[in-house]
Amino acid sequence: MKFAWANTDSLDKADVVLVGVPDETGSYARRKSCSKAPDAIRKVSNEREVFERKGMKTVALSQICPMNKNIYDYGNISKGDVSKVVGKIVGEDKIPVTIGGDHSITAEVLKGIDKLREDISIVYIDSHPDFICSSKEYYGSVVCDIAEYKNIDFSSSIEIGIRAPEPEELVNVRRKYLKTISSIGVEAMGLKEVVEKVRDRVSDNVYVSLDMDVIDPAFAPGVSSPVPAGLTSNQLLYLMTEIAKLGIIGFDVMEVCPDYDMQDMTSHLAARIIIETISCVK
Ligand SMILES: [Mn+2]
Repeated sequence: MKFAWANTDSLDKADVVLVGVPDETGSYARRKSCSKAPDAIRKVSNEREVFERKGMKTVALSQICPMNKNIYDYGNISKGDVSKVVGKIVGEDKIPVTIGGDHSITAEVLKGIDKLREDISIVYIDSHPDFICSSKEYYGSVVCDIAEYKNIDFSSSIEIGIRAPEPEELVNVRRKYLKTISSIGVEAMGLKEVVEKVRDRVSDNVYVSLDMDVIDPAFAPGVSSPVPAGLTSNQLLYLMTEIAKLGIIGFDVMEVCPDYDMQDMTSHLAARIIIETISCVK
């Protein structure tokens, strides 16, 4: 089953390419099942966002930006193929949208992009910094793993929504001069100022990585590592779409955990965030 908003069968004609990576080998979480997320998100998008009338199917429109992209659903690929497939997509000036799977997949995505773009800014939206360096190549070390790549520029990168760091991570954040805004910081500062801070900091090559656990578990209970008191659905939607309007080279949506979801609400929210963000990409 394809993502409800996939509207072209031609990879050549696509502006945006969706790639599912049903893999959770990089997760140490007690909660399993994020490998089921790509198909769960596709399925719920077809169940909740498609209207059928007199045999005609229509798909719900995006609310913030007009939906005028050609979207191709590449289907699912293995984690080992991610850097190659994403590299090919970016090499053709298309926008890759990767659906995990656990967050370590982001390091594979960026391995593919790192060969093609310079001065890449990362906007990392997550309740955890994912900046462990004492253990590598898992979902908690993503930011440390990508620090070794040639073209990732930490001086223009930012983490948003952080609220559950380990002591080691705070040391690493300071050592790399990585800017962070906590989830309560987002609330106190206000969304417009957060977007200003992002705009002032990032380069022309912005990649956005979204861990769905940045959202308050009240809105997104189906994640691997929930942390209470996070962003609301609308706060995240605003941030994702405003950052997309600045121009981004790709984004991902990670860590949805369908077995712990309630009434598919986390998968449904992920599907909505994906289409709203795609619609707003400059
Ligand atoms: Mn994460």
